[in-house]
Amino acid sequence: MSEDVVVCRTSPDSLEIHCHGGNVAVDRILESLAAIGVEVVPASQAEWLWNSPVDAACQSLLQRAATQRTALLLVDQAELWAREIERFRQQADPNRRQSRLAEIAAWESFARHLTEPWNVVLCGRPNAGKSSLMNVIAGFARSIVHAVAGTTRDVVTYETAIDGWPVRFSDTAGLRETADPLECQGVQRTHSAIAAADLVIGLFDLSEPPTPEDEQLWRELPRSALRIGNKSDLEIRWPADRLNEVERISARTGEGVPNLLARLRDRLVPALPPPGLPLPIDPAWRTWLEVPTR
Ligand SMILES: Nc1nc2c(ncn2[C@@H]2O[C@H](COP(=O)(O)OP(=O)(O)OP(=O)(O)O)[C@@H](O)[C@H]2O)c(=O)[nH]1
Ligand SMILES: [Mg+2]
Repeated sequence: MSEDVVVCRTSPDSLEIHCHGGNVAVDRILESLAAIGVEVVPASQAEWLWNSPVDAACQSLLQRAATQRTALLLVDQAELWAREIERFRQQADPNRRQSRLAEIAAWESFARHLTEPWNVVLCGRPNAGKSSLMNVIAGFARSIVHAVAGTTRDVVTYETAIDGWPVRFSDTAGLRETADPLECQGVQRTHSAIAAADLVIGLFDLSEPPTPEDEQLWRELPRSALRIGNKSDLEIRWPADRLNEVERISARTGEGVPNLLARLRDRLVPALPPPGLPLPIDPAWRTWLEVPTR
């Protein structure tokens, strides 16, 4: 099959080639061009394409947007930054400059996640239902689910979007003391995943009274963690006072999972940046504003 492309001349010395989506089509066209002697360079190095390094950074980040929602925020950044740099040129008052820098800096974590998913880690004792929850969220059997405790031995990830925000879920090995060296390595990986998480979900099996592993996890979970009680479709055997502190779900029936996802979204993105604010999307953003005043 042949590939039809649309070629437009956008200026006397530039052309745009529009082809089908997907890496394969793009790679084939670039290969064909390279075969006839065209030099192919990454967009970030094609200085002649961009008005400034800021423009180049904005465009290259736009290519890494994982969702339409994040792309829509990134697509405006080149213009917002050009406006902000001009504003800084006009702004002689150092206090005003400083407070504007702080206003922008407050969005650093949010801006990073426009090109990198938020990391959500599912942890809990073996058999709590972590892999089952992962599979309900994924909508297919991403992780192996089994009645044998200690089934998951490694960190299993799945990337998706919640309300257009990119999220990477990590299913982990169940937390327990073990002499099995293989399982032990899995548990160490769980601890590393928890340490690197943006948000931790501590999952507890409500169909059995809390075990020593549950108690330990309950104490050690980070303050920001969500405490979720699973297997709400079974007879509940958790003490009433503890039950008030968990949100109940059933990974088997799916009950409570949409609510859990909505809570997750509210935790990960509690607020949106004010319209018109340039976002600190590149580590070098402060240097962009080091401009002499007029
Ligand atoms: N009734 C019921 N059973 C569940 C639920 N969630 C999981 N299970 C069952 O509990 C068992 C363990 O589920 P997994 O999802 O493998 O548990 P896990 O936490 O990943 O376990 P490890 O990988 O061993 O740490 C399986 O038999 C599941 O079918 C639930 O909401 N309700
Ligand atoms: Mg598992």
